Amino acid sequence: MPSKLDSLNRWVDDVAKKTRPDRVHWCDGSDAEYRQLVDGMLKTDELIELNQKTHPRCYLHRSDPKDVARVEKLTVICTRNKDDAGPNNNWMDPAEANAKIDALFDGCMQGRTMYVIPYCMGPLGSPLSRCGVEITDSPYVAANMRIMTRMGTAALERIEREGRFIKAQHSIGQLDPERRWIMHFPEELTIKSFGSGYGGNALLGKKCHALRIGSWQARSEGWLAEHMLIVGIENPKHEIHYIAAAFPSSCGKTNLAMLIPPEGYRREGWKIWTVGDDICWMRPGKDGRLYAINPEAGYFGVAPGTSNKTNPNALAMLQRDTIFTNVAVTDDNQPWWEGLDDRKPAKDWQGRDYDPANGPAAHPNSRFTVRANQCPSWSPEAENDLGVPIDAIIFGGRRASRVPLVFEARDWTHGVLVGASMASETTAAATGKVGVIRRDPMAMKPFCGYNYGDYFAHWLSFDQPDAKLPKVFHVNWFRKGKDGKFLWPGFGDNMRVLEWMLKRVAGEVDAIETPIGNLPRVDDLNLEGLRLDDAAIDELFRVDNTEWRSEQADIGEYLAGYGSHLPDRLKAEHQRIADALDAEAEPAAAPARAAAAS
Ligand code: GTP
Ligand code: SPV
Ligand code: MN
Repeated sequence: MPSKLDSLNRWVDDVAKKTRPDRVHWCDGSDAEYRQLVDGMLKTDELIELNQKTHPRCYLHRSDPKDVARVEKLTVICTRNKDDAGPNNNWMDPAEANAKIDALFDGCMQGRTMYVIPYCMGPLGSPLSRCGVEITDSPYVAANMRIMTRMGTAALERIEREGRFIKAQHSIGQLDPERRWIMHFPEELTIKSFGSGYGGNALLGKKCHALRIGSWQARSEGWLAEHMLIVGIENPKHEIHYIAAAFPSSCGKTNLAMLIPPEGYRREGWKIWTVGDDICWMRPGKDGRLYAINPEAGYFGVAPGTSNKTNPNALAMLQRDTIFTNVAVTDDNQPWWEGLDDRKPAKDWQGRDYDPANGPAAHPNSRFTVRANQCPSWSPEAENDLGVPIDAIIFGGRRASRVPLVFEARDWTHGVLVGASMASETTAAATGKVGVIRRDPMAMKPFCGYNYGDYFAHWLSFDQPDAKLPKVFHVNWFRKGKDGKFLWPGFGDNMRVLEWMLKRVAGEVDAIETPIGNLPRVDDLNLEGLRLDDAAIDELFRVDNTEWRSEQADIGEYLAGYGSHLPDRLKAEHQRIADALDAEAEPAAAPARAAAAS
């Protein structure tokens, strides 16, 4: 009898014939297998044992110094029709792309073991989950996939039941930046990645599957695949409200997902539950609300800046069973990074004796990989097959000026425009210049697997008569004062902004209407215990008409780049706000124009 695994077996055979590994190993996902992977890597120095007394079963991986971040210019969407990929993506014809990358795969696994990794993105029994199989010649990738996904026998059983999975083919090749591609074939449900061992380029379940291919599938199946954290906020009445938030890479998702509320809040009984820190799959439930799952089972988080002050939950979970990548070490071999504490590093991320002249000790994009349930604030709801209902969606970016701490969209259409208008300073999570402002709609610029114009239309399509959609907000934790310092304390104190949002959701407070959206009355935001002077508060909430007219013009130009794919509804919404800003600037001119039109 033909098995539903036949197509999988055939594909694995084909890849093995092409890449010619010495051995093929099917991963079962067991503890013993993980141990063997680690032991093997300790022998080859792919992993270095850290201080086992302070950090049991923690290891350090040092990447090739030219392979430390996502490479967006080598990340490609290959669709038959170029327009389907959109101006937001690099595009290549599928036949040309396959030929290019297959040539690199030819014989590339000689002398190596080929790992076959069946994985499930999302709870094993959830109808929202989707499976894939990654083939790789990197034991580091196999070990990280064990932490980041539900990997092994159980996933293989689901694949056998369903008969469908994403084919994800990976080789580190020679780690040569000149021979590197991360290619996606959404029409073939295939990913091919060559020449990099770094997280987002190599752990193919994450950005490649869960976002680029995921967003493509989500569009045709009526759901959303988003670069969002999911967090539960428990109030003193023990009600838990869930919020999903999209911030660009290295802009605060992990931190918000596991924040510890300020002392006063904790005393009242407020509590935070972490469902996810990077990816969110959402779909409307029968009751019209959006239900979300975290497709991942682990966190691949940014190390620098993580400390007992900023993110104590993260620090607690990193004390054991963690793989660190490109951090520094202290003289007693403990992991260390900038912002952790006052100790001095002994060796930098490349294993050199630490010398400040060489730059930071830990790479700015150094990371940790850790199982999700090791986080003290981990929510058991992360295992709920039905997902959690979302009450609010937050968009946010890293903006030193212009953008206030928080504002609320008037309705769904405005919310979609707020998401589509996002911009943020670039970070070390991708190669290239850091600190340059770029448009990053819904924090999906590097991850949306199809034309952004169509993606905005897909977002708008959730606005149905029976839908009970979340409220949409925008935040900016990163506005700076004249002294160049952040105005807002951030981290745990972001709880204060979340509380205001929940009050808005419950209809308990009103807000100040402005052309760009609704801002909090300062009295409705709990600022107790913060040392913020009036000038700082004014600056945090300032909406400057001249600056925003210029911002709005820039957004308009950006959106126009999507041409006929840009939904008219979004264009009209943009125009409405531009007009409101103009009217605010010249209050006398507005009625005159209205009169002229009539
Ligand atoms: P990816 O994993 O790349 O998607 O990043 P992320 O969005 O999860 O960002 P993360 O929470 O790891 O934060 C990135 C950096 O921003 C870290 O160095 C944090 O310390 C810093 N950060 C996070 N939240 C805040 C905040 O509220 N205020 C300030 N000033 N910095 C923050
Ligand atoms: C990001 O860059 O948004 C990350 C890390 O979360 S990666 O897995 O490389 O995408
Ligand atoms: Mn991310």
